[in-house]
Amino acid sequence: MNEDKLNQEQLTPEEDQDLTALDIRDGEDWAGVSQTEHEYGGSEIQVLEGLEAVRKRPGMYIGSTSSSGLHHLVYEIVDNAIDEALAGYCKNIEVEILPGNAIRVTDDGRGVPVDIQPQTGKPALEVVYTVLHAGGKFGGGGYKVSGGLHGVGGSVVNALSEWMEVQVHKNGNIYEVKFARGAMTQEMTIIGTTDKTGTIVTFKPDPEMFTDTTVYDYDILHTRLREEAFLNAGLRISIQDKREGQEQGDEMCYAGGIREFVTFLNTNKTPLHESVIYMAGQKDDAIAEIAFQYNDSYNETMLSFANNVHTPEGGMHEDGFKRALTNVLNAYGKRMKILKDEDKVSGEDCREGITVVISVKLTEAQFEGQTKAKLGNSEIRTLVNAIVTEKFDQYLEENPAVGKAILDKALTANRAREAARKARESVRRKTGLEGGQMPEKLQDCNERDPSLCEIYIVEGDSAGGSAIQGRDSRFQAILSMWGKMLNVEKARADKIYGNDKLYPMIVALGAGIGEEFDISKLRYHKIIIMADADVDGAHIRTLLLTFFFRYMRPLIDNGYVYSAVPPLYKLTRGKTVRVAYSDEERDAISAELRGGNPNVKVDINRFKGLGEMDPHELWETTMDPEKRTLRRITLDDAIAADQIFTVLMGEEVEPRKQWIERNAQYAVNIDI
Ligand code: 0RA
Repeated sequence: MNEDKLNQEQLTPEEDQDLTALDIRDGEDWAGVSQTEHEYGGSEIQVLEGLEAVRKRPGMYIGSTSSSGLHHLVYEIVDNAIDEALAGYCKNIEVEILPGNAIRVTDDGRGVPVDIQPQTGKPALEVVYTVLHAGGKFGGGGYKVSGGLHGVGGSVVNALSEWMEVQVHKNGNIYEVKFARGAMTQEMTIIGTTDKTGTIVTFKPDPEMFTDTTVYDYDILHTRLREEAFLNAGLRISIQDKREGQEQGDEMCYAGGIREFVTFLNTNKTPLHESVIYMAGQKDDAIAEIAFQYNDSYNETMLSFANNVHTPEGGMHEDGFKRALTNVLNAYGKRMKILKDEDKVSGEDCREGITVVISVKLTEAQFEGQTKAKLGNSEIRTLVNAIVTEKFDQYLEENPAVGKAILDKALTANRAREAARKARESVRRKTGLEGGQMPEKLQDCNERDPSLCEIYIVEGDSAGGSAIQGRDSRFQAILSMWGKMLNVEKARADKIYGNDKLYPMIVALGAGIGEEFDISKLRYHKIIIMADADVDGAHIRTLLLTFFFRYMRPLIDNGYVYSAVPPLYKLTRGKTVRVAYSDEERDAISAELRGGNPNVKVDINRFKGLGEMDPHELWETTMDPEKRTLRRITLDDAIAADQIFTVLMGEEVEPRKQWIERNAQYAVNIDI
């Protein structure tokens, strides 16, 4: 499959080794930073100090300096334009990826203010992009919401850019400022006249800061901008890739807002009822909108946003929705005699197969949780609960056929859950799971501290054998899998417990599955999928990832899942043996071994599969923490992953065919 869509981060051997150590060091530095600074008087010094701080610890401002941070720069600038749209003054936003991977964001708002700011004696335009957290100070009336770094990110992007230019169309003039790595290289200058208004920000991310990559991924930006277009009904957002040879673009504008978002998320799924259910309401400064539609799958897709900021950890808006949904459905079911007196459907039952988007806007959003991705304002729970309780009940009264379909599904889910519980208990008794007995297929390690333990999930018997012999048994466990694995996309939980391929893995990992998954019981903090670099390997990887995504999601959220990267080629010159992980590396090593002499004979063999390597080779190339490369599987983009899994693993044949055709180039890459 196209694994790029799953957003894998490369870990070099050192990073792989140092992961824990790095985290600890970060913690110490945090404390250090908060004690210093703030002693300087002059605004000049403060400007440099501020932006220097950003360049010193970019991760603190944009999360990371990997690909995800690189893309974050674009969102910061786009967010400023969206704030202007929320204030009611901007209708169009255009994002361009320019040759050389610079980015240009153009909006048709009022334009960043250009008048002199009294505190600094400088044009506001200069201040906005050079002073940390300056954005919010210019709230020029209208509806202004603040969430995360909204409106304050311009200076952060500037600090992390090799160069940046801003042009403002306003008052009949075109104003321009220029910067390099945060320092101003051209003061605000009038460079022409105009009859328009708006702001154009162009920047090139600094390769000194983004050492992993400075190459933008069109699909990542496209997905995020589409999300922004759904969340801001009527706002037109376009994306254009202007890099040579990869020109493409899209224009997104959704009059139906989050209603169309739900329809989009349910593409390729079979809806249980025709139209999307939509409701909205307001209290004081807070607005909430909810849209949902059931489909015939077993998965729940809930996406929530506060001030257009995605809240993957949920929070009060989601809590309010869940509570009201369960209450309304139980009350309605009783009233209509679909549920008998003693029957009760749980929250989980009520959400099986639902696709929901919740979007709230509020003035003082409180973001909580580990990644500041959870909404903490309790008044929002009350608001969402009140809206859903009133409007959904009314909807069911008016649409009894939909009500019946939803309750029937919830009842079926309820019975399946009961069957799953029984299956689980019987398996537990049979295998003595409670007694801690491990499956036969597992060769465990000696270490017991999960943070030091790794488990390799290996495809195929012979590869499993080599891995068992080659491993370092102190901390590396091996679980071999072979044969046809269950496609979890087409099965309910009761089937999964009974499955002879998945069950040993569930027991080995030790943390349960689904709603009972408990990450504190996990026995290994590195779960490494080791499969061949061919189509079959990609298939088993996809099946495993689908399973982790649907039933052990915290594994992925915590970054515990990795893909091993086995070498593709073996190069031999006399007694010297080297391996290469890509075609480029093969050519480079081959040239190196020849030492400039084309007559020297270098044997190049392609590894056909893991099973072909002897235990020593496998250890040296793929398992030794000092030398191996691991790819961490992360899911920034849960929506894309959900859709890819639905398409690749679901019932519908046509979308799968289309997806495979569209991504055929990747299939060619993995199976030469
Ligand atoms: C504050 C006040 C005014 C405009 C903006 C901010 C503004 C900022 C950005 C950042 C990117 N695009 C933007 N568009 C507008 C209005 C000032 C006035 O009324 O003149």
